[in-house]
Amino acid sequence: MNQEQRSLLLNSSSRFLPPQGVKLSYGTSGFREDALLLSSTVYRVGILAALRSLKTQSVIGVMITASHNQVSDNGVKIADPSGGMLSQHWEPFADAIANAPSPQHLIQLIDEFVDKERIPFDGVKPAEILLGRDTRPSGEALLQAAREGVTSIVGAVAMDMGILTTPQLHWMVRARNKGMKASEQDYFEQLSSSFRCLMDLIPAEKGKSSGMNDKLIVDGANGVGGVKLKVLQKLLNVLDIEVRNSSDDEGVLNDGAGADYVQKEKVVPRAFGSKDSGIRCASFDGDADRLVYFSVPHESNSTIDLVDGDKMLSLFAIFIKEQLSFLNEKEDIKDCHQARLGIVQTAYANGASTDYLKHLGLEVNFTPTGVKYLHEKAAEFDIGIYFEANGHGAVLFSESFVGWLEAKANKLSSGSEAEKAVLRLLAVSKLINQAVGDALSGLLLVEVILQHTGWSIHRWSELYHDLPSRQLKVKVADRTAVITANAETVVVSPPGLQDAIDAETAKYPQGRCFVRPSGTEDVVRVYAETSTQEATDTLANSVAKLVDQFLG
Ligand code: G16
Repeated sequence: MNQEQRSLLLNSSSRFLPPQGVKLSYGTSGFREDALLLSSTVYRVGILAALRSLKTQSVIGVMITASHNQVSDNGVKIADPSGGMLSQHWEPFADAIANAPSPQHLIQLIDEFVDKERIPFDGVKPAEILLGRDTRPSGEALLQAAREGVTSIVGAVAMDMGILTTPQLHWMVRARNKGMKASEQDYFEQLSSSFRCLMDLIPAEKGKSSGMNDKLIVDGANGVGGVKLKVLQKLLNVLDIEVRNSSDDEGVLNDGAGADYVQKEKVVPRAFGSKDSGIRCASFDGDADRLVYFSVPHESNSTIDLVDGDKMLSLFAIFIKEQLSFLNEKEDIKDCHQARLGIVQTAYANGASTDYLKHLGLEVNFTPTGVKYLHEKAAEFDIGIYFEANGHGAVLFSESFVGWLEAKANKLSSGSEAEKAVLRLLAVSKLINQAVGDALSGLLLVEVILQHTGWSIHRWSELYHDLPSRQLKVKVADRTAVITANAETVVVSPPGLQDAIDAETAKYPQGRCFVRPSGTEDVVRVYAETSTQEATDTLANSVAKLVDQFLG
């Protein structure tokens, strides 16, 4: 770095001093903290984004969001050139600069990293960063901090894309780097046109014959998703959707509403109740990168029948598998047998879902929690479907498979089953956000598949019966003391904790239990599964006590 660059950094970084006594970590999905502590972190991530843009000579995204966390928190994460998560190889640098105690330390770290990574400063395209934020009140000021970080790198340009869902920002970064149209309007148009294409391909004898309740009620978690869904709905003009808990309403972001609340507590969100029984309902999280469905049973005021990410995965897998089978039936396109369909889950996947998917003959893979891991694994297949039980997921198509489909589309006889299957798969590859899990695009795919199969939410829910499960959070002195292995199913440290968990779990038939430190909240998470709800709750509570004893 030259002198001009050093003094620019020194000047601006002295206005963003880090909080005392807080250890920041890039975590499962970027930095998350109380918003009052974050301005220096966000400023420094702005610098990191500009360096990443110089290094990759591509557009990079910075999203200000804390997704499912409470409204007083905020966070920041980077979208890499592909639109996916920041390369894990840069995470240690992110941690180091976020925690640098002074501007001098910060500049020294940047200097060393620039040399090590050979980041070019001269004679290259200047850095270009897209900035987005969700609806959190702290977002606007933090976005300014990010902008100052970006522009403290000479020549770097920051563009404020306004209030967006997290997946929209990731989509824009991907589209920009592919030289495609990349505005918010382009996003809505891509989703609505691919959705219409799938609707037009629904077999005449299916669709409306289902007895499926046409109305869908969506809980927007009082975040950005409900607002954007209303825009999308106007373009679609075919779905009957009522949006509740949209941020125009009175409710507080993620408070008693949203996908995280609904999936973990298994109760109706705010503004829903017995009046909605029998109707298909869905829930977004605060930045609309998660989606779960649910229905309210007739006799219930608050409990729900949850249709989580695992069941969405199963629905998508059935549909994709069916389309591939149409291709395989056709003699002249037998080469499609080589199309590899892969499934990716985490340890939170309900055991019944994994059994079901394996029973369908699918290859099921496991990764640790975090979209960054699942997405990477799913990208190894021609079609990779990944979902976390909490509703984060996508259907990824490899570029070579999309190329193969495009070539086939022109050769197949018009109106044949094989041609329709090819067109459906191509439409899914456009409808589903290829950059990251996206509640809006996921919702449209669910809706069209339900019409395609003629299934109600109840028929869908009956695909298999979840084993009773329970998730708990335990507050401990230092959650980083918990170290896990084997896709987070085994605790390696502190010593003795795993043996104690094993001894407890062995008391329950079909018992399964694991603990892991959250990467987004200051807690250790406990997950338990057994054959009855009562036993599951007892197991989860006993293991939560063990966590407290070992770490409290
Ligand atoms: C983020 C990640 C997800 C993860 C979730 C919870 O979601 O993107 O992959 O499942 O955090 O992570 P943890 O259990 O480590 O707290 P979101 O929707 O909060 O961005």
